[in-house]
Formats: sequence, structure tokens, C-alpha cells
Amino acid sequence: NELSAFITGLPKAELHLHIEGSLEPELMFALAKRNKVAIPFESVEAVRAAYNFSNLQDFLDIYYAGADVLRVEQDFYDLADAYFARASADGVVHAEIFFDPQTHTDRGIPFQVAADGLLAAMRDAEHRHGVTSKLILCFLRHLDEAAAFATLKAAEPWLDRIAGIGLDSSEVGHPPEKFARVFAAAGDMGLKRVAHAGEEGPPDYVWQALDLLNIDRLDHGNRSLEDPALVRRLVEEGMTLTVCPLSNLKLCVVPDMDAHPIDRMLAEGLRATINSDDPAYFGGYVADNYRAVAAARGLGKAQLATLARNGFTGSFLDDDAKAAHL
Ligand code: ES4
Ligand code: ZN
Repeated sequence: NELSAFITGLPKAELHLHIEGSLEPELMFALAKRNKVAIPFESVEAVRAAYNFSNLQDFLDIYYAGADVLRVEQDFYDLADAYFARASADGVVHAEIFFDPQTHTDRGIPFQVAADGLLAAMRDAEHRHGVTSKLILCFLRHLDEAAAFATLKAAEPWLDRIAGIGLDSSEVGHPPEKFARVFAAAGDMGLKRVAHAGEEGPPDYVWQALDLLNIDRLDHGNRSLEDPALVRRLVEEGMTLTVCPLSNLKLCVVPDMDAHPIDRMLAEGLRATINSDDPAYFGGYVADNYRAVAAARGLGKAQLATLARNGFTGSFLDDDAKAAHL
């Protein structure tokens, strides 16, 4: 329909995308075959049928298992190349993508293999689709501080091509404070800092991300709405929230899309953006996420345009590049 075409046509920035979460079942099977890796599924349909989650950990278990088919540079290239083709078709013109190096180095796949494969696809996407991008290295918060420091060390030769660091994986029980020192070290190296907080974790984890990690952007942040003083702080700081509606639905952060707080976030003055998180697992890419909240919450064109603009404002593009998009 008309609103759907408007959404696709809006130039958009995607700020919350785990590249390993863009691994479609078809590519998972193709890579399993190419690399002679066994996967615990009979068919593409069986993989899709397994994508029913009651919480974040349910999803993470299957997401880390899926990533096992990624073995050589070409696999990471093909993964990102497929993402950029789909994102571009959705009207994404700039993407800041996460990768989880520890998921690979812990399987014996060197940092270099993932980083160089992704960076090559990013470079080609700019020529092929006109999509610009930045790379963000995420630490797995279920692992310890020493492992995060070792990852930062391994990344050193690539730091001119990495925009920032993030924090993802199992939130509850792994508060931001666990990573205060490694975030400070990364900040000293000139890296931007983002963190998942307030997805399943309490508002206190969002306070910690602000006060102890000095974040430049907040990933998810949904549970901030439970704490009015926290909402005031986020509004005052002009903090960008990277909200992921279909993810919230699939991981039961919201009971149904009609209950999604995206319009409440905007009404409270929060700088919310719309993103796909792990599109191959959650049932849609970025335009599908816009469409889902537009339909469920009755968003109009002005609100959708605000959400899209917020993506550029909250991006790590330099001021000139931002101005060109705004
Ligand atoms: C993730 Cl939705 C989400 N939350 C936390 N960590 C993640 N890693 C990949 N997707
Ligand atoms: Zn995420």
C-alpha cells in the first residue's frame, strides 16, 4: 500500500544490526555444505520452524549455533554482501553493523578472518549500492573482562577501520559495570561506545551504561520507561535509542506489537530509531520493522520521518555527512 511505499522510499540509517543475525537459513545451508560443517537441521523449513523464542537466551543459543557455519573470509563477505543487498532494497543508505569477534575466535576463527571479510563487503557495498557503513565490535557480556580486553588487543591493527565498541549477549546477571574498565580503555583509543541495556535488564543497567560506560548510544533501552528520572536524563542528553520492534516481539520484550512503546518513546521526547537487530531470526529487515509499528501503533508519515531522521542524527557519521542526509 501507500504507507508501505513511503516507508521503503524514506532514506534510512540502520544503527542496530548484528551481522551474524542476518544469516538467512538458505545461506546457512549453503555455507554448511561449502565448509562441510554439520548443522542440526534437516531443511531450511526446519530451521525457520525452530525460530520460536520465549526470551533472549533461547534466541542466543540458536544464534551462536548458526554462526558455526562461518569459517573463512569469503563466508563473512557473503554474509555481509547479502545483508547490504536486502538493506539497500529496503531504502537503507547507511548502516552501522555489529559483529561478535569472540563468537568466532572462541571457535578458532581468527579476528582477521571475520574483520577482513566484513570490511571487504562494506567497501563493495558502497560502490554497488551506494550504502555507507561503519563497523562496531561487540564484547560478549557473558564472558569475562579479561576476554574483552584480549579482544580489544586483537582488534588493534584494525582500529582505523572500526568505529566503536558495543556490548551484547545475555543481559541479566552481566551488568555494564563488569566492563567499565575496558570501555574506558576503548574510549581512550578514540572509539565510540554503545551498549545493549534495558532490553531484559532493569533501568539500573541503563544508568550504569550511562555513568560507568559513557555510552554514545543506547541499544534497546525499552525498560528505561519504567524510571521517569532515567527518561529525563536520556532526553536531556539527547541520547539515541536503537529500538528493534520485531526483535522485541519475538523475544517477548513486548507481549504483542499493539503494546509496543515506540510512540510513547517519541512522546516522552526520546530520540528513538527503528532497527532490525537480527533480521534473519526475527522475521524482517528494517522496512518490515517500520511497517510493523506503523500498523500496530497507527504511526503517520510525520512520525515515521522523525524516526528515520533520528537514525542519521544518532549515527556516527561526521557532521558534513549527517547534514547531507538531513
Ligand atoms: C542480540 Cl537482540 C540481542 N540482544 C543481546 N545480544 C544480542 N546478540 C545478538 N542479538
Ligand atoms: Zn541487538
